[in-house]
Amino acid sequence: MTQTAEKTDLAQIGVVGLAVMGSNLARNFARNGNTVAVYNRSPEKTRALIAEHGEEGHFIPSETVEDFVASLERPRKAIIMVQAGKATDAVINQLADAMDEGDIIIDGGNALFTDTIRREKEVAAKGRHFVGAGISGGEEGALNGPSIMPGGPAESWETLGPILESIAANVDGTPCVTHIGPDGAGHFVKMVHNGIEYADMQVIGEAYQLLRYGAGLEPAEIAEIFREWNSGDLDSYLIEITAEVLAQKDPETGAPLVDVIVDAAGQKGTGRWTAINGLELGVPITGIAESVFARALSSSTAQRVAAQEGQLPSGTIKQLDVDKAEFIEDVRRGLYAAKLIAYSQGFDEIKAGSEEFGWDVDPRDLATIWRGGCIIRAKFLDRIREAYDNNADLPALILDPYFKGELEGLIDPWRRVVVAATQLGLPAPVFASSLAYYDSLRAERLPAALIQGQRDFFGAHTFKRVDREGTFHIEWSGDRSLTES
Ligand code: NBP
Repeated sequence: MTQTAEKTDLAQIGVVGLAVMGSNLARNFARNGNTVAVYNRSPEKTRALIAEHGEEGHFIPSETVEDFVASLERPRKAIIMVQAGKATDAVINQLADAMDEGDIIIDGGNALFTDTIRREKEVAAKGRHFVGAGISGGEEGALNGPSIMPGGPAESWETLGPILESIAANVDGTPCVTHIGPDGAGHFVKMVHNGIEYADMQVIGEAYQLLRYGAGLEPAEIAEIFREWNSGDLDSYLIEITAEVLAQKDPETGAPLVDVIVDAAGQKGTGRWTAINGLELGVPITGIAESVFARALSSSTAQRVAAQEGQLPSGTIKQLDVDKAEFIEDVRRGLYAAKLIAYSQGFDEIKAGSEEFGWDVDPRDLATIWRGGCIIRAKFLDRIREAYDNNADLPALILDPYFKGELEGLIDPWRRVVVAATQLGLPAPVFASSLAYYDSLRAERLPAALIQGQRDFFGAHTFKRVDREGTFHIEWSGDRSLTES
C-alpha cells in the first residue's frame, strides 16, 4: 500500500476522486509538504497519478476505501472530488462507514448547499464531521492555489485550517481560505461566487459584442483594448483571459478563434442555482439571472435559426453616431458599472442567505479570499474589503463612498452605451438590466404603487398608505369607498 510514502507512515490528508480536479488538488497538497492518501473508484487513475507525478511529493495510493481510510492520520481528513450528486452521496457513505468518531469528510465538489445541509446532518448523526467546501479556480487553481470556501463545524476548521492554508492561493501573505460558517455556508458562498462569475463573463461578452459589431473592431484589436483595460480599474483574471482568447487564432484556419467557436454557451448549473436562490430569497440579482438566461438563449438553436430565417425586423437605425474612441471608453465605463452592480447584488444574496440560514457570514472574508486563486479574482476586491471594513452593515456595496464616487464617472457613459446598444439592435442584457436596477434603487417612486392598486382591484389584496398606518381596500365593485382592515 505505501508505495511512495517516505516522510511518514500516515497521510495528513486524503483525496478521493482523481479526475482532473482531485489529482491536481492531491499534487498541490503533496508539493506543499503534506503526505497525501489518494484513492479513485477505478484504480487506473490512481496508478496514473503515481506514475506521472509520484515524484512531486509523498503519496499513499490505495485501491480500496478501507486501505485509504487506514492510511490517514487521526483525526482523518478526506476530501471528496467526485462528480456532484449521487456519486458524492455514495462516497460520503463509504467514508463515513469506514471512518471513526471525530474524523472529517470534506466535499470539495460543486454541491448544492441544501444537499450540504442535509449531508452535514446525516454525517453528524454518525459522529463524523462534514465540511462542504467550495473550491474555485478550475484545474489550474486546484494545482497551483485555489480559493477555498469551507463551511461545516467550526471545530473541524481548527484541524483543517492549516492544511488548507498550505495549498490555497496567497495574496500579500494572506491565504485565500477561511471558515465561512456552519453547514452549507461554504457551498452557498461558492454558488454565489459562480453566479457573479456568470454575470462578469456575460458583461465582458456584451462589451466585446459592442466593440465588434458596434464599433466595427476586429478581435485582435479588441484583445489589445482588453489588455489595456486590464491595467486599470478592471484589472482581473477574466479581463486578462478575455484578451488571450480574442488574440488567439484558430490553428486550423488562421481565423480568429472566437469566430470558429459555436456561439452557444454551456452551463453546469451553479449560475442557475444562484438565480433560483435569488428568486427564493427575494433578492434582485438581475445581472446573474440575465446571464443565465443569455446562456440559455444562446443555446436555443432552433428558435435562433427560425428567428434568423424569418428575418425579424431590426429597425432602421444602423449608424453609430459617436466617435469610436469615445465609444470604446464608454463601453469600458459601462462595463465597470455593470460589474459593480453584479458584485453588489451577489453580496446582497450572500447577506440574505446568511440571515435566512443563520450562518453569520462576514462579507470581508469573501472579499479577502476571492482576491486570489478564484475565477472572479479582481483588483477591486481590495476596495470591497475596505468598504465592509468601514461599514460592516453597508446596505448595498454600491452605497459605499468609494464605489459611489466611482459611479459618478460611470453613469453617463453607461447610459450612452445602453442607448447605443438599443439603437443598433445589439443585445446587452446585463448592461441594460443593471442600469434599470440602479435606477430602480434610486427612484423616489416606483410603479409598485400602481401594482398594489391593481392587486387590490382584482384580488382585494389591500394596500398601505403613504400618509398613515393601517391596511386599506377600495370597494372597487361597489361605491369605491375606502375601508380599513
Ligand atoms: P468529474 O466531475 O468529472 O467526476 C469524475 C470523478 O468522479 C472520477 O474520479 C470518477 O471515478 C468519480 N465518480 C463518479 Br463519476 N461516480 C462515482 C461513484 N459512484 N463512486 C466513486 N467515484 C465516482 O471530476 P472533476 O471535473 O475533477 O470535478 C470534481 C468535482 O469538482 C465536481 O464536483 C465538480 O463539480 C467540482 N469542480 C470542478 C471544477 C472544474 O473546473 N472541473 C471546478 C470546481 C469544482 P472513476 O474514475 O472511477 O469514474
